[in-house]
Amino acid sequence: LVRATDDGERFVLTDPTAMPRAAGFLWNRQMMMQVNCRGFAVARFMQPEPARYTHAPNLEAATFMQPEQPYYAHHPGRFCYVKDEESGEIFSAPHEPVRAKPDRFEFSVGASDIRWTVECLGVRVEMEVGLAADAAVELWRIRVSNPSGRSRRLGVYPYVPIGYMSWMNQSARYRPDLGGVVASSVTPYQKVEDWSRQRGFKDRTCLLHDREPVAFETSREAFEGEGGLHAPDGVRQALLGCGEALHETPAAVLQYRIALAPGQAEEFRFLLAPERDDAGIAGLRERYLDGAGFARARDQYAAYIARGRGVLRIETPDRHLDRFANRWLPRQVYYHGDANRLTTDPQTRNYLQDHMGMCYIAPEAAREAFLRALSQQEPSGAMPDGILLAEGAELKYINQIPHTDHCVWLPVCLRAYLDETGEHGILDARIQDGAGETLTVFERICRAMRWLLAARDARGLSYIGQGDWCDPMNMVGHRGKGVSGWLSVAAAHALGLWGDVCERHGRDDLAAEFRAGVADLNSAVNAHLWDGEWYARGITDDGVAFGVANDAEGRIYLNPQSWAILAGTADARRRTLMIAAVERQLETPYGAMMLAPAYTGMREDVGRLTQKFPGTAENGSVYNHAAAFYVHALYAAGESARAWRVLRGMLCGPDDADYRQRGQLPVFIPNYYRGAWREHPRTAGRSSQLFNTGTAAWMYRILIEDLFGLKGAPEGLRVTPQLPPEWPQARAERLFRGARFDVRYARRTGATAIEVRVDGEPLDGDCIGGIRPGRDYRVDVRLPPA
Ligand code: CEZ
Repeated sequence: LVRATDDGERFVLTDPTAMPRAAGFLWNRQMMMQVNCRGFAVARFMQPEPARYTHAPNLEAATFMQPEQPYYAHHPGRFCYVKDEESGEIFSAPHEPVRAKPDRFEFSVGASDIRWTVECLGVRVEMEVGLAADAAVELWRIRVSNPSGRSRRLGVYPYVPIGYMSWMNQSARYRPDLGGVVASSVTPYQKVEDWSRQRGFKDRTCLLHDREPVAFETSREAFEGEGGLHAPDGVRQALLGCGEALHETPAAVLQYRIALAPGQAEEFRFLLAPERDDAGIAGLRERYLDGAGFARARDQYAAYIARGRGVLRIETPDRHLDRFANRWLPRQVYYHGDANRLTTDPQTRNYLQDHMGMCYIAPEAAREAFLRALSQQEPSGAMPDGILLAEGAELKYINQIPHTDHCVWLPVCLRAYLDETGEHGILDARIQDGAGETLTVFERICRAMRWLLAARDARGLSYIGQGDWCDPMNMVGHRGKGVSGWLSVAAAHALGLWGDVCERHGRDDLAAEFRAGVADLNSAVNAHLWDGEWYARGITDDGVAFGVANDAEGRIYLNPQSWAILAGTADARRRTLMIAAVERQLETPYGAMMLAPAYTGMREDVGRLTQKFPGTAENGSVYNHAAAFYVHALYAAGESARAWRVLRGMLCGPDDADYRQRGQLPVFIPNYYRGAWREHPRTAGRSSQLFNTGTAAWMYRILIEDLFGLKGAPEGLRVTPQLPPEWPQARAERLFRGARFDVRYARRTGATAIEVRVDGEPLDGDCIGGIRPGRDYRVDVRLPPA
């Protein structure tokens, strides 16, 4: 069903119906495009807010990217109809809208392009899409060939539904002067002040060609006629109608007629893009559409993507993991950090964690992001709910809801930066905030830590407000009293990490202050939230503990357990009990669920989380971000076998049954897989297909620092691996502070502890110091038998 090239460069799906939502995504700083195996596409570009240039057939709300995007016949997509001019039969590539059963099908996802090969009616269609490196431009190639052994006369019809662009003004025309279909619109608005912002909008969508068609259509209804998208009138008749769309739903359809001798092929190039005006469109044609420009753009895009290679290359007994970890995981981390999830106001916690991932891809970018986030710190020390990235940007959607956890992520993420780069100078960088006050990074984070210590109730537990890490947990504490068990232990962990930084920074006084805070938080949590076998998730405004054994739904939550391990809240006995409870109640074949049992109805003292469908998103899915925290905690506790089991559960494949159930290719980690696997086994494991997730950064960090144990320290590189017990050996190439480490791990009978040799010399302790940039190191790690 799914095959990979040996090095994992491409994953190929060979059936359009087995995993109909399986998709790949491409992006640059200006745009993002997710396209699935059947040809449906979701694409956005920045101006500077995210906007669409192909639309649904009716009005769509402006919102963030959704999990489990529903597809339907008129959904935006990129298609090509083919007609046998002799028999009149038709099919469409990749698969929609005709859905003819192909004789051969390949959906092949690569790092910088996505390809399809479809054979039907003895005709082969190869489609390929890539992006420009630095502009909102899709570059398409369609090759039609004839493997049938006889001469063929074919009609070829590239089709892009442009959709409902605007209720104010929309139209489309074929423009011989520009060489393609141009659809024009006015982004709807009502406020007079919006006009000044919108006057520069790219309100046109153009499909440009390199070869002149024999006919075209620009109105969706005229094209579709009474045949519907499965058998559009436009394709059934001899020639397209060459119509204009006059405030009618635009579509871009071109018609070519080709004759192919056996074995012969014809190739077409197209460009699809939003633009502002004729001059802009003419510029696109000139820059990209001739053969040389097209090839140059492809190379430049490949070079852009290649900059996200990351710092780890592995060779393990698990080839599937290797392919994912070497190619796809760093790519996903890079996407988050370089494009900021295509938003101008990322949630503060997301922004910080995405840049935690960037520490391993482009640490200068991470540094800049941390400074930018801190420049928006409030005078109280609190962090805002979102970080504004563009001039005039505003806090939108979830960022209008007050959450209380944002400060926690500062030390957690900065720690990764300090470990990776050793650049402690960042702590002394001076930053002015919106109120005009200038403080160093160090001073600002101390302030954030004091804010966390202050935002607690009389018991010493952290207030939750209208949410913490968990966005939709909005009614636990909206009246100002409810507390979060997770936030209390997360604050303890953050303060502990920061205490270590203070000590290194020569500030023992502050280290002592924050460590006292850790002890205080931990004892409050142990006194008020321990429920016998695990920690409660919180206490509501009315003083009711929840996430406890007495709850029929939402009885146990994963996050408080994970972070209680990280913060050292739990002693060994409690830790063992909690881990056993998680294994019993939360682990599934598809990873660890975030809570169980999933809620089946509104619990007004918890909030809208309980209204989500059982097993989706925060209501008891395998929420991978939370699962990653748990894995990180298990490694911190030395539970390496269990950590590996949960970690591996987050990756789909490689066996067919697993692929069919999850419905996703392993070219990214989704934000969740459906949970509620006792209640809804039919859908358990199904991927959300949403590639926006803090999981990517965490998983990369976990692989580098925890599993392969190649973690930075002020003095150098520490080697503390926790390989899965079933691996007899492994190899990792680690790039670190300008040097290259070739690390070979092997289990040896007789070994009782980890022994490390560097260039043949035994290492004293576990830290390789005195690293010289530009040098290659050979590291041999001997491990005791499992
Ligand atoms: O958004 C994510 C947030 O981006 O949910 C996480 C949170 O930690 C991330 O910062 C857990 O709550 O508002 C909603 O109900 C949404 O479902 C969000 O919770 C969720 C979206 O699925 C976005 O990807």
